[in-house]
Amino acid sequence: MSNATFNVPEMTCGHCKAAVEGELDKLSGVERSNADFEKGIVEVRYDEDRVTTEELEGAIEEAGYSVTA
Ligand SMILES: [Cu+2]
Repeated sequence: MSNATFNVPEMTCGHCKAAVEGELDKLSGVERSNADFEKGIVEVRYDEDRVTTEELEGAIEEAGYSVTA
């Protein structure tokens, strides 16, 4: 298992949190996701053999939010 943290500053409320976590949790290989809208970060615990960080970023963007560096 690996951990990744993404900067997602556009999240502003619990709906944003639920949208981002919902998209991430659809990916097989994601064990756990936690979106913290107050800090603007998303932490993901995932199986690196089953899902890539690019796919994780894609899921966040699918939810409607930009990942910044
Ligand atoms: Cu929101």
